[in-house]
Amino acid sequence: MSIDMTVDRPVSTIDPFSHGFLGDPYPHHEAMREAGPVVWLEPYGIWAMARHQEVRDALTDWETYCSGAGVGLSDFRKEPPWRPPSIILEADPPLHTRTRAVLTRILSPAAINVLRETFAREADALIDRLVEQREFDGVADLAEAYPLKVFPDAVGISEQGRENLMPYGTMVFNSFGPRNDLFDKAMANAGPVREWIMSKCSRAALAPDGLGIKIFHAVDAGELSEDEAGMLVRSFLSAGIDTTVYGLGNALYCFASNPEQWTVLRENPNLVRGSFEEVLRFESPVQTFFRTTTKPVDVGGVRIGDGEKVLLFLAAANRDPRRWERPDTFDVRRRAAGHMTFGTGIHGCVGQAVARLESEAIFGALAKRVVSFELTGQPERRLNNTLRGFDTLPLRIKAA
Ligand code: OVM
Repeated sequence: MSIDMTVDRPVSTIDPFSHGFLGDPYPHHEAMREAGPVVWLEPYGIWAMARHQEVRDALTDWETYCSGAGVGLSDFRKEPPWRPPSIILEADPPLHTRTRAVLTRILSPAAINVLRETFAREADALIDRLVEQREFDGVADLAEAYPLKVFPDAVGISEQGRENLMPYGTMVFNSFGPRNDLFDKAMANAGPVREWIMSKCSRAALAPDGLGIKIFHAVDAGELSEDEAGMLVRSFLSAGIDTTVYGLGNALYCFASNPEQWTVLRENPNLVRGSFEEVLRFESPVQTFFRTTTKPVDVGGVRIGDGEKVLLFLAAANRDPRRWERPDTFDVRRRAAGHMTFGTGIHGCVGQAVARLESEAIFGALAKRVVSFELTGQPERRLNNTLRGFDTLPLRIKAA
């Protein structure tokens, strides 16, 4: 990628939503980090930040870098959003403060820990089946199968129609990019998928003991309206599936392609938790989010105007050599805390305890039973405007 440095700001003509970029983003991340603290992306007329410090600072300064104009390329103040905006993701204080408080409580590590036994039992049962099978698709049979069982169960939605959950997430995460081919393909069956999702968001559709109905208990306590509670269930169903599916798939890929790291983990099961943070740093399932400026701001001597879109490369921050030693090495012993995959600041991932619980259950079960993974064919990528992960991961496992 060539970056023009002869002007008052680094300028690039790269399209970060092209197949070429999404298929192998890392050389482009490096070029953007080296170009400066902020780069102008000509094709979209947006700013980009790829260094750890600037990404972190922007995420922390919600008053300058707002979410209410959308956290994708589209500016909700200039064009109508494809769905009613999320009242937590695409909101600023004071609305965000109120909705966030409810989900922070429901998804707190202590509240989520009660799911540990169930998540572990389901993971053990699934891994037992896959060990028996020996060869399987790491995406369909594991990275998708597991979250699609335990997360909707935990939220408390019906078994019927769960095949709509992945397509909905695919719509949501592609919608943060431009209206390109990936967006159009994801939206092909949008009507029925959206209808199913919305039908699962009402009080009446939720089991009496799940995470979903707990949101409606906040209505009874006067914290939310009934409609707002439904919108927050929609947030669960938007953010809770594809993110963890891509994350578990990336973890399988990291261990299959770095077998010595799997050996280290097997010999030190206390590393299971930290190794997932390293997966999130090294192959971030969520690559980017946008913010929109609320006022002019100076970033390393470059002036960004008011109302401008800023693309934050979480995945590039995660490999910034200014922040990490040997950033392109997957090392399960590393202290990967401080990665930007969950974001940070007031919008930092509210569901991260659930994501970590899923990964600990799966990789805890695998560490007990699996000596090594082997790829039996070429993994294929599933391209998405926001997410990075796989379509298929043909795996063979060697049982302990
Ligand atoms: C939401 C939502 C959707 C996608 C992602 C997300 C990463 C939230 O609808 O609130 O957080």
